[in-house]
Amino acid sequence: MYEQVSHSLLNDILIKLEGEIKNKKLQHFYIRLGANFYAIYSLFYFLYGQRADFKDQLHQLVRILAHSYISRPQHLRNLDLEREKDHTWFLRQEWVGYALYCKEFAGDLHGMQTWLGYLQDLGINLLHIMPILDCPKGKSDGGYAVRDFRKINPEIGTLDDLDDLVKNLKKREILLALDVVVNHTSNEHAWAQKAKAGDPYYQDYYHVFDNREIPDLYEESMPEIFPETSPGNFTKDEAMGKWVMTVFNDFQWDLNYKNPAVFIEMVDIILFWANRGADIIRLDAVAFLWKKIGSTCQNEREAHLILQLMKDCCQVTAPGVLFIAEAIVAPVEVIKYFGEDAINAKECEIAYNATFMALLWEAVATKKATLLNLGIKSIPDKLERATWLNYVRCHDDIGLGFDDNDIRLAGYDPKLHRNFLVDYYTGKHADSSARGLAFGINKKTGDARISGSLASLAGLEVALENNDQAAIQKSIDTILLLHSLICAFGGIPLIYYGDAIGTLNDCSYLQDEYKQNDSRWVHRPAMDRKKADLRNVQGTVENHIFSGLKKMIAVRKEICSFADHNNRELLEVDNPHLFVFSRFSNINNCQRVLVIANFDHAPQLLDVEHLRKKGFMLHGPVKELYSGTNINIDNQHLEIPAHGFYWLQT
Ligand code: OTU
Repeated sequence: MYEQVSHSLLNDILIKLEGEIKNKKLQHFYIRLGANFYAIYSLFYFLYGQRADFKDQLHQLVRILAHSYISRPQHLRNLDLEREKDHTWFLRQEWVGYALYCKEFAGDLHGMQTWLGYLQDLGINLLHIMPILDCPKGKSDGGYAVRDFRKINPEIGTLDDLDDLVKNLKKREILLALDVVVNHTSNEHAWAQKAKAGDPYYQDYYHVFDNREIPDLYEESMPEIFPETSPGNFTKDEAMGKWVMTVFNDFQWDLNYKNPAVFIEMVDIILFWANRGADIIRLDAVAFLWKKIGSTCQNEREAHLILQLMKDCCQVTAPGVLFIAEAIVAPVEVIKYFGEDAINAKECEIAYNATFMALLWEAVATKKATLLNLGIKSIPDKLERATWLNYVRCHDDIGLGFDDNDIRLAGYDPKLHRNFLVDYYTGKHADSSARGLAFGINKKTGDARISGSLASLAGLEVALENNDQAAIQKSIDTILLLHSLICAFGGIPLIYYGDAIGTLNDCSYLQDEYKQNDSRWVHRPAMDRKKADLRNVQGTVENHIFSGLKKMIAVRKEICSFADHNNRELLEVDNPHLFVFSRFSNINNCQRVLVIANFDHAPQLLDVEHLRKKGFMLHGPVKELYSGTNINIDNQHLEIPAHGFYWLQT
């Protein structure tokens, strides 16, 4: 779109920049800047147009985009061009992700190289390495409290080590996802240090207040994220003699996006890591980017505009790079992180599907898919060029953020049901063999979340202690069942490190003064090489889980209808233990798949007559894609084994 004001401004900016960027080959940069500038200008104007220095700030933003483009390596520029042509490349079913902490998984970046064979053995081709940047030793929140956004944590390695790893990943065709913690910095970051020293320029990088007056107003409507370890949302900094907003831990200072300098710094940082070879950038805690008195300070409209602006900027310099939104919020809110009122994603192309994850755990506990079915219905259709990250476990806790109405419709009282789930997963419930821990208990609201490794939550720890073969099998089946759903649902499955070999809870965090109050560390263990090697030993638990998952991933990659194009139909069936949906496709020769999952401890019957009426070819031998065998369906009912799943080609 040609828009006079913005384009004459662009002209001025480019003339001023010319001296700095002359004689560089910038053809693609100019095309993309021209194409995106009206959007960039409009958003930047909306957010910062009232400021006297608006034009200078915009100039600085464009300068950063140009310089980042100039330093973008040629091979990445080529990749950008390829991905522009094939712009839905990440919706294909071939992608399978894996998330890990570098230190816990492999010791350091060198160590990572020694595990790539293992990851490829499993079928992984997207690696999310959680924050590797310089952070204080103890008060680091697992790396999510960054002290220097351009320096790698010396314990993990150097930029050269990362370059070596990136080269190896590229050779193996594994994508790399890196974090940029956009919402906050460590209190030891240089900006925070200068703010503490009294520099008003850097105090304006954060939300700093002389007294409690404004903080108290904010507190009226802000929830607490870590109520046990870090109650409240503000911390008094004694050095500065002022209050600073700290939504997460007291050592994580929230950045002030009302200041355009903060926005520009962050874009520069994102592009820095894009130029280092990150294919995907995970933007941490995006729901929190904009604070407003009287609101929860989450999901504000301006937070979305900031993300749109980040995306537009990235589009100019590194258009092949995707964003992951880490927004653990309600379905109607999370969907907006793809971009509102758009056809193609204009904020983040990928978002965590926390709703699906939590619903899966609810289904395991109740052995029923009732709430799962209701909850999935409230996830709106995604945009065309957008996809979910589907996961069973991650490095964080499991929040029980279901819709209260859905819980009631499923026949439960919301509060009692959440209590039941916490009791169930902390093993207090008589019927439970789960061994999780409560996390984030809020005495004021009565809320709690759940920590624990996948295997321990699925009962494997208790089963192994009791040497109960049937229970061991049951938990292995549950682990595979959950993964079968994230592989089939639509989106990119993201496997958490250790889960493919049934890693149990690790209580060693209790010995560490900086971790002992944060139960999430129970599921962030050191990866055990010997245990990983057992995947090749027949009859071991590790072998059962790993080989099951490996096969599942291989089969997923072959099923074209598992690509993510809003091609899923949820099917209502009259058995509450079953979760049934189909995946279809408009592409020729791409067959429909009927996905059936049984959450019960006993085999369950599915009325296939009902599905036949809906056009599913469920007669005689039907191919089950995971096992590769035919299932004979003659009767009105098909029996699904306890904790079993089928991928039927129909
Ligand atoms: C994210 O978490 C990270 O994943 C956590 O590991 C960090 O502690 C946190 O940010 C601070 O950097 O922001 O949008 O319930 O789900 O804190 C949600 C806890 C987040 C996490 C929540 C989350």
